[in-house]
Amino acid sequence: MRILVAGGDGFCGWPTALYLSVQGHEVLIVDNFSRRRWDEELGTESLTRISGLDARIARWRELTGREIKTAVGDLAEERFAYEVVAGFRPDALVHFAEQRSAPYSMIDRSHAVFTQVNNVVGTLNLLFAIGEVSPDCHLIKLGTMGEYGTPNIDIEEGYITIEHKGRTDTLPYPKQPGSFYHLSKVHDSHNIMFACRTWGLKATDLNQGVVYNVETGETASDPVLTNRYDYDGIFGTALNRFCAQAANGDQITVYGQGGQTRGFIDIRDTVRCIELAANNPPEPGEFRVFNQFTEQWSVLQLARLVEKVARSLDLEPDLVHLANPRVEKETHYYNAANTRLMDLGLKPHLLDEETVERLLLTAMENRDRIHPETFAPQVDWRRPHYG
Ligand code: NAD
Ligand code: USQ
Repeated sequence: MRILVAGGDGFCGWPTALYLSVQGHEVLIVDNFSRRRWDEELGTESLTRISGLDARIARWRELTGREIKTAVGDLAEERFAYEVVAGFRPDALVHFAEQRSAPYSMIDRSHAVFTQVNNVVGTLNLLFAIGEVSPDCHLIKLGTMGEYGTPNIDIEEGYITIEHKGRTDTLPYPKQPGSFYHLSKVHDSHNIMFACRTWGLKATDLNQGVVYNVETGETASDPVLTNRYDYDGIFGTALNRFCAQAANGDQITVYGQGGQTRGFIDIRDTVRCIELAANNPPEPGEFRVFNQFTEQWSVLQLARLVEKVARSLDLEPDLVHLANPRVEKETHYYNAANTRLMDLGLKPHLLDEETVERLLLTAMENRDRIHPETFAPQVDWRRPHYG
């Protein structure tokens, strides 16, 4: 297949592009390097040393003889988005290219507006471009489990059958997102569903949980292919961040009670899920939703696991409960369905002490690159700033 990987310079997109290339697909990476610029804005950087995209692609060619094409530009910019789709005419378009940090979207007005414009307009541009020039293209869109929030009933995969006043219908599952970023994903989902219903496009919305771990077989095969590792208070996510904190002898920062339960997935399963979605496209007009996570963990359980493995490496982490900077339930019911990707053949890598140990060792090897002042949570959900 001809597969366009939008956001292919990022944490999920880079390993996915390599994995799809190994499977024999013709891959085009599209990215505008905004993620690297947000690091500069925030005074942080990937814990692992990452190469520029050109160097990554050149090394991949040297190692495998496989060509990955690139197009550098902003998908929220109308001409670029159209031309890149019209020029490549993909069979599948994997869309990772969004601002993905909840705290970043909550910094102030301008970051909230930027996040929603970047994400919602980028996706709309792609929908119109696909609709006009490549209507058979399968849009594989990265959504988030956070679209659903934490309802007091089981979470289904995209839809729920409801009985109301004696009548029954299957409707989109209710959305209760917890940040302007998560809201942008809800808006995307509605726009994509509408485009499928109205123009007959076909799309898969992958409601992914928090991704942990760093390397896949491909990215680990050479230092120039190394994947990024975010750990700071804005882009770092729970498990990877806790490992960086423990490796640096800093506090493992559990927000509030730590009973917040989420779906988690290993980056090695992310790339496989994309392949499974691409190999099994929906019908024209179908808006399909898969919940892309493999297991549920509470934040406190993860922190305790990291603490335990860290102690076995002679580290002395200090698990602390900080006042929660976010507005979210800290104890709640959580039971989300995740069978559809398993039914297609996903064999999950479940989280174990070995993975945590590898993450801790990676963080320890790169300790000199840690900016410890970026560990503390910096964004307060409760205080709107008209910035
Ligand atoms: P990332 O920030 O590492 O990668 C996103 C990439 O998209 C970056 O390289 C960035 O430069 C690029 N990009 C952003 N806006 C762009 C634009 N307008 N035009 C062109 N390129 C643009 O993020 P990630 O962690 O790889 O996440 C990828 C996707 O998966 C996101 O949509 C995110 O919401 C979703 N997701 C991520 C996680 C996670 O834990 N990392 C979990 C669930 C869902
Ligand atoms: N948390 C802590 N301590 C920390 C950091 C986070 O207790 O130091 C808690 C948060 O309060 C939250 C949970 O851990 O309850 C998850 O937070 P996170 O920062 O790991 O992840 P989140 O903000 O939810 O966002 C990440 C990705 C996002 C993706 C989402 C999937 O950045 O792109 O959409 O995971 S999900 O969580 O399913 O919505």
